[in-house]
Amino acid sequence: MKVPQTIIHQAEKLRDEINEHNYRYYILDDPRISDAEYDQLFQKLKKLEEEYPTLITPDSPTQRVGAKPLKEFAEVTHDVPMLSLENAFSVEDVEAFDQRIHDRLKTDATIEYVCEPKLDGLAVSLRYENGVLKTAATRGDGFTGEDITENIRTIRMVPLHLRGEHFPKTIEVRGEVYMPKEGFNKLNARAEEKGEKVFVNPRNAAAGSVRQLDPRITATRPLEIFFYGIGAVDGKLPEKHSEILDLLKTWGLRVNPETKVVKGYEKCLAFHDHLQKKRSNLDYEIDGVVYKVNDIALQKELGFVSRAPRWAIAHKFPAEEVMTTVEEVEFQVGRTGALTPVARLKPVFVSGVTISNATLHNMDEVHRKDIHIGDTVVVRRAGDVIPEVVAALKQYRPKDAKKIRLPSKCPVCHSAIEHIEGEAVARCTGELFCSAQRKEAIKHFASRRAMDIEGLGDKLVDQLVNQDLIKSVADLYSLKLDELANLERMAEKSAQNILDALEKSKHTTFARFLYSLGIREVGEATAKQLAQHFGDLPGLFSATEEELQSISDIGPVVSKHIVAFFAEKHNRDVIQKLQQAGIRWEKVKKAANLPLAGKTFVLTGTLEKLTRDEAKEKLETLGAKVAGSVSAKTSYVVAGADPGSKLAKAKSLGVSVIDEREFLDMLASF
Ligand code: 5U1
Repeated sequence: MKVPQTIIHQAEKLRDEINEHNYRYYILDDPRISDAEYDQLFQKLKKLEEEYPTLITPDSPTQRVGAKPLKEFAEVTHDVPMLSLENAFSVEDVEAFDQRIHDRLKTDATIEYVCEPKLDGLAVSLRYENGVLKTAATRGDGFTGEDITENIRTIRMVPLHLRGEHFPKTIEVRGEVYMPKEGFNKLNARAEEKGEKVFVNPRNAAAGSVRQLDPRITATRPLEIFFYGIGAVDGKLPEKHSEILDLLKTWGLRVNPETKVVKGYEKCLAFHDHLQKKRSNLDYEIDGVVYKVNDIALQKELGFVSRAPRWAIAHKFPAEEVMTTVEEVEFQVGRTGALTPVARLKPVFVSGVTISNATLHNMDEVHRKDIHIGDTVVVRRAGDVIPEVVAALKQYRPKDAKKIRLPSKCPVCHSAIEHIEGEAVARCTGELFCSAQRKEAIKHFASRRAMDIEGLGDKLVDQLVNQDLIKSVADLYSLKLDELANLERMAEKSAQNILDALEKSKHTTFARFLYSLGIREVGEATAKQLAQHFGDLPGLFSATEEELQSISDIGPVVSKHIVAFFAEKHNRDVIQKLQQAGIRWEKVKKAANLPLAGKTFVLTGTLEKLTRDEAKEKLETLGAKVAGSVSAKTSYVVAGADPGSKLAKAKSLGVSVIDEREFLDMLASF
């Protein structure tokens, strides 16, 4: 159907009007019309587009929510890597940062900084081509992220088309997606009403919402965004960071209004104080202030160390502390039977969330801090870590305050509690008879770094154990569709997803499998070493403590636990059942057959493309050892940027030194 010219103009006019009102509302914080009037304009445009579908353009304000869920996120390579920031935790750290800048630039002049609130959200990069939003990606590992374009489009304050005409042909803008505190509380209240899982904090809620495969779900989440920088750009930009931010605003990209330009680091510290006082009144969570050198030429001169710029730093706020009372203390039983005293608190609001539990770690801590039930206590919450009780305020202790006592029997299975002299931790002796230990063992088995069984979360494991559907990890693999589908909050589709995830988990690595068994003191690193040394299970089954101790980093305690684990018939039966269920792995090549076997590497300076941990892991998988200091036995020293004294030592000893490029080439050659 041919669309009359007047209708085309009408639609264009409506779009321009809506975009302009969005700009006034979100960017200038100065709306000119009421919500109802805005809605009328929106409905008018929607109606026109319904009547004449050919009018619809991808960047029309009505086209925010895509119709189809994705199967998976595609990968996006960032043209310019998304960097991370160094942290400063004290005034001294900030002074040292400013001093380093003066030293590098060889100047005494006062440095101009831009101070920006550091949002506690999810870093994203949006790419606009000819002003149109083309892709949006998560940070990922800084080089490659996930394509979340469809989800970012649903955020109303993200322009689908940049305002004006004078924007670069291509520009990547960087920012932080977050969930405002109010939206987060409403979302959780709704979830609670419906008996659904609540989010721990606004950051997790934002990250979970952005990583939804179905954009229609993301569209229901109250997400917002602030932009704070740019990535790749083809076009000229101003010479100051603050001017770039001003320009972003003119294009309709929301910049945090608290942002301030100051001269000298002392003013940065004053801004930090100011924002810390204002923090609880802000509608979003922040965890510090970012200071950036304002002059782009100076930024270029300063450059980067590894993945962080030398011209910026995140000055973190100290963990927030509040006062509340301990109403009760309960003991939680962990995977290895360790009992952790947990304080049930009078609910208190701290850093954007209400907390009602805090860990007391162990009985030594309880005694050292002299905490009683009924005490007024100071509670601290920092980032994502479990809140902890910092101190008891003894001056407020009521007369009927009760001492906290270690129970003599396990609160879950009633087995005896063992408290070995000199050890901080008391343990339930019930082992796998104890349902709490069983649950934790299964949760560990399913976790991401172990067997990575997607969807098998804590609540589901609790249900499976409580309903006696599984007794050990091996039983997971004989679960039936109807058993899963009959569980609370499960439907046939999600039950099938769990079965698929279980099937997928069967193909694993020997190291992951060993780690997933939850042998005491065997973390990921030890599991890798065991896998490397033994290659497969038979050798490990019959290994003696002496043989185990010949492996570097395995001492008497770990070796005892390993031997005891494999000596236990129950454990061997579970392993056999798991193998019968189809769990398999490629036989690990013995270290001696690996290309870098017998070689020792020392890493010094900062690598650009890899973190030290990544470099170490790659070397170890190729059979090399990574040492902390240079000796005549060192095979290679890998020297990154700003190498330390190790480089000089290597040269004096005649050890081969390679740079990052040569190192990467070497890794790639195997
Ligand atoms: N406000 C703000 N947050 N933030 C995070 N600015 C900012 N800049 C960043 C990051 C990671 O990085 C650039 C300095 C590269």
